[in-house]
Amino acid sequence: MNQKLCSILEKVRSGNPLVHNITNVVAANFSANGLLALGASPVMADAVEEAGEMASIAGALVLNIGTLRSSTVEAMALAAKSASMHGIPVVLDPVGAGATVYRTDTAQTLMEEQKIAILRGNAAEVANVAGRSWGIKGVDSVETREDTVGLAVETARKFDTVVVITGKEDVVATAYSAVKIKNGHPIMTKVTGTGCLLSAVIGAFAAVEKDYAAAAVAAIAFYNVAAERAAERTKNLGPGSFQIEFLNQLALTGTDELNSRARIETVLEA
Ligand code: ATP
Ligand code: TZP
Ligand code: MG
Ligand code: MG
Repeated sequence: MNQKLCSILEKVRSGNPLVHNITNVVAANFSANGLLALGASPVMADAVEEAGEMASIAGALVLNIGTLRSSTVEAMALAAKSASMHGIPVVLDPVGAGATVYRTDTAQTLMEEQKIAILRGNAAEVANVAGRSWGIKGVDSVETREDTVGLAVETARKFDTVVVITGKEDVVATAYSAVKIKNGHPIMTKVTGTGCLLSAVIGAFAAVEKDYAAAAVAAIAFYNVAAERAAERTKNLGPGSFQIEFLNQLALTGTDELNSRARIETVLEA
């Protein structure tokens, strides 16, 4: 398993995929820097005048509803249609779904009307997109329930897509399979945009690997191993130092580190 993850990381670094992001104003800079550090090529383009054209030349499209406006929603639909016409994978991060009707409706409409390859959110966001109520406070999940695997598989079946639920442990599910990734560090919750950047990184991996579940597992394992290494190097310092070191480790973490540290468990066999 870890060998396959490593080969996907190598493909990202050698392929330098263009990742088109329509994202929020909070995490845009961090997402662009994280993608650059990893070895991908970011572009942020959310104008209705160019979103479709930009998506058509990208390796992946990442839609993030963190700071929505009506024009952004329009641009997302145009970009997703164009990506689908060109066979480009689309990742959706439903930031804050369940917190307001606008967010929930926008995320559900994108899931229903567009071809979304991978849905990535915290447990509350994914539950709310799937039509189940689950506590959310702004953009943060406030309830923890044990069965995130069941929720992920149910949501994957409902929308016929790959579903990623993140938190202390991460789950990647298809309609018939599920994998847990047990890397990462709690300090990641003290830096805004760590979920948003992960969604963008998943986009970079999906750009080079058509098995989108495998791409998501590789992206998460790589990302969280880089975070562990950053946390070790900034022990006793605060989240600011961690954030900077995390960018460094996204550049410096290689296949050896990924291979030796990734903790992946198959919990539902296809
Ligand atoms: P939220 O706003 O609820 O924090 P999010 O969109 O920021 O959601 P997270 O679920 O926090 O997304 O996941 C972002 C990254 O942080 C993922 O890589 C995840 O594995 C990691 N992560 C989150 N919480 C922990 C934790 N307690 N321990 C280890 N890693 C974590
Ligand atoms: N508000 C709107 S978008 C956003 C905030 C704080 C960033 C959320 O980032 P993440 O990755 O979900 O923590
Ligand atoms: Mg967060
Ligand atoms: Mg988030």
